[in-house]
Amino acid sequence: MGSYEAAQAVFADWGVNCERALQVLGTIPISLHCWQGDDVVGFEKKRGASGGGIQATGNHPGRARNPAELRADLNFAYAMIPGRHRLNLHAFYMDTEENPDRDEIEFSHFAPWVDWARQAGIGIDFNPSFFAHEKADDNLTLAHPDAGIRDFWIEHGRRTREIAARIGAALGSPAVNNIWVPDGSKDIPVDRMAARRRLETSLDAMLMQRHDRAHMRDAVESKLFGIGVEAMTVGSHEFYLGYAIRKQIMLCLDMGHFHPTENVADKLSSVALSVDELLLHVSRPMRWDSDHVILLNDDILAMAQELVFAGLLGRTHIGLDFFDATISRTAAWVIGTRNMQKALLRALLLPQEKLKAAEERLDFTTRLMLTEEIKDLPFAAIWAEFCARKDVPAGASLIADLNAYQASVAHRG
Ligand code: RNT
Ligand code: ZN
Repeated sequence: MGSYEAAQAVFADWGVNCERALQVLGTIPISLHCWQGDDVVGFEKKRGASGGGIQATGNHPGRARNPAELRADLNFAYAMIPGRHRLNLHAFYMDTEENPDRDEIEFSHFAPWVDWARQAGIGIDFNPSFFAHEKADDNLTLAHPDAGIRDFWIEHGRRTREIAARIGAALGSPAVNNIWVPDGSKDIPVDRMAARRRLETSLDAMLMQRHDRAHMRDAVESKLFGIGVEAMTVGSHEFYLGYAIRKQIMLCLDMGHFHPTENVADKLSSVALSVDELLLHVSRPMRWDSDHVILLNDDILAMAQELVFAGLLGRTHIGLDFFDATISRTAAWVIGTRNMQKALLRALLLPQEKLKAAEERLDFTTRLMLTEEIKDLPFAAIWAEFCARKDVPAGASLIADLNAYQASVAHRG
């Protein structure tokens, strides 16, 4: 008996069907964030300071310097990750010889990405870029008191929605278009209401045009605070939770955008009662929104377990949001994405009915015995089987492949 069959028998004793878990895991796409590959620099000819508190730190060699390098890196990363996944593209990663400002971007500026995605058989998600631009230097964009600046960003946002819809139509898969703005205040404001009203009015204008849900879907991302905007974030959790409900759009929960003691997994079942679809930015905050590469830790396991146990996989889009410039950029993608998948697999392999039944009859002793005993189940053998079936390496051979690729890009400097 092979190790997969042996493990399968152990899980069967707990009433868990491994084949079913593998089948479900194979259908869950993860959206890989393009910005991990180049430290959130983007491909605009004229670069602004990054701003908004999302600067990557480190200078490990191998950063992708242009779209061709980023696509090569992504091709490698996807080949190391079991299953079929997506790309999460930011608007300032345009691939064009032209030099459009943010309020001038068009679908054609992203056509090479779409051609590449079509060939690779992957879907694309999209994001307006409201940072790293001189018109965002005040850490105010859609909520800026200056109507001219607001209009500039409204036009940018309007265009990204159009482009996202074109991308979704071209690839036959809806593009999630996620709106995050850095708007906030370093010190204590005296007119929060004015700023929030401006953000709401700008968003309304940006979202006015209707697009086919089969092509694009809107999401809004809240945040507690950022470096330089410690006192108030205009788009707070309460702001966007209400806005998403009123507009019937998606809410994006970034795991780094709450107080460090908050449990983001706990929010899913509450939000899902009022919001149809969710977007996740799976991340690892360390003391603040530091965007460390995600580990297979308790936070990620809890998130995956909520998605599975609350039946939310069908209406949650899983995106990643981390960036680390001190290690191999491609290894970071591969390790983080595989960790998300491992967490999902573990959740799918838990004896859900037994656990829920114990809780239902208030038998917390049994629930506790179960949650602790099942930590020792042979998850590794099932994951190894998934990798083998999807023809991707695992263990020592994965490490060798990641190192070899890093060595091949180190000359980029
Ligand atoms: C910033 C947000 C946002 C960005 C990306 C690049 O705090 O998390 O999602 O990381 O849009
Ligand atoms: Zn995010």
